[in-house]
Amino acid sequence: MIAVLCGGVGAARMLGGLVQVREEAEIAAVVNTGDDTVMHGLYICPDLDTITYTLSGSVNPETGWGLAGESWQAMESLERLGGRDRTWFRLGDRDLGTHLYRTGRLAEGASLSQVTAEIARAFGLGLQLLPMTDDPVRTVLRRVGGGELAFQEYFVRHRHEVAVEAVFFVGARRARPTAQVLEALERADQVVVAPSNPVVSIGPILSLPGVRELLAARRSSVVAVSPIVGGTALKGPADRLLVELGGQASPAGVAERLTEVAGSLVIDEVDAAWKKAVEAAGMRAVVAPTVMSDPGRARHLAQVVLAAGSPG
Ligand code: FO1
Repeated sequence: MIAVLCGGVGAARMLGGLVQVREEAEIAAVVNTGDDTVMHGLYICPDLDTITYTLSGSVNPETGWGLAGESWQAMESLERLGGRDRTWFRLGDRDLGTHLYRTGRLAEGASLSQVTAEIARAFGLGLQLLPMTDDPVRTVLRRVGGGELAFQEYFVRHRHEVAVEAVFFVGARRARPTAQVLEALERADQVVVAPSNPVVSIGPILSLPGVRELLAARRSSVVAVSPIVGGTALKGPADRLLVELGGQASPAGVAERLTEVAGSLVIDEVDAAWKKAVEAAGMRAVVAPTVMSDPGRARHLAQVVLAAGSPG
């Protein structure tokens, strides 16, 4: 069994490679819920939905989130009623169906894990799709000069163009990783840290009580893939956040954040010169093509990752 720590788009691509080389039933995706938000009274799980939509082949390929072939009637009606102030977070008509279903089931008393499994099954996914916790955890970012932003305000409304001086995972200390997550992380032959943002996507998962210790105890079978290639993040603010929080937008900067929980870091060929620095941070560096621009490259990276973490 393979457990994969996941954020959004990069993780969905990594999973797309892994399902080509392992039975889907053998893969457990442990997914960040710090990005989750309640919008218009609806409970929205961006990272879970990006993985569900991507693996079922229905994601909007331009954005990497939301559904392909969307219509926007509900957003247009909402804009007429409440203006742009209520519609900066774009929710397509079909995507709204997912949020209506999830919110309705949660209101009936179902856990987020139960509802997530129902949605994954409805979209034909064979892998285990596990929210990191069923408890509320929210990523909040403090701007340089003060003022706090909820994750989606930062990421979407401000297009992550504001400088950040601190990141908090509100609720993480009281939250518990689900039993299914702990079982997956304990039982997996290997754990993969997908090329997601180490600060705001992988960070929340590691902030849950017991997770960091559990992975540290088995770090030789934990393999991470650097989300920073050639000094930048392929998508999103990982490079800026690493620097703003006192680190480096480089494989060494990623290693600094993950060395306690992962024994190996796969870095892209353009970053081969960082091999020594990654090893100085205590991780084995594996150099390979890490940009998953098509399913074949994702499959190849999955093979590299599984080889790097297998015992012996
Ligand atoms: N990202 C955007 O940049 N703009 C949006 O309007 C937007 C809407 C949206 C709706 C549902 C959903 O599941 C994701 C959505 N995202 C949007 C992506 C979201 O901000 C994710 O949190 C990021 O992809 C980072 O994980």
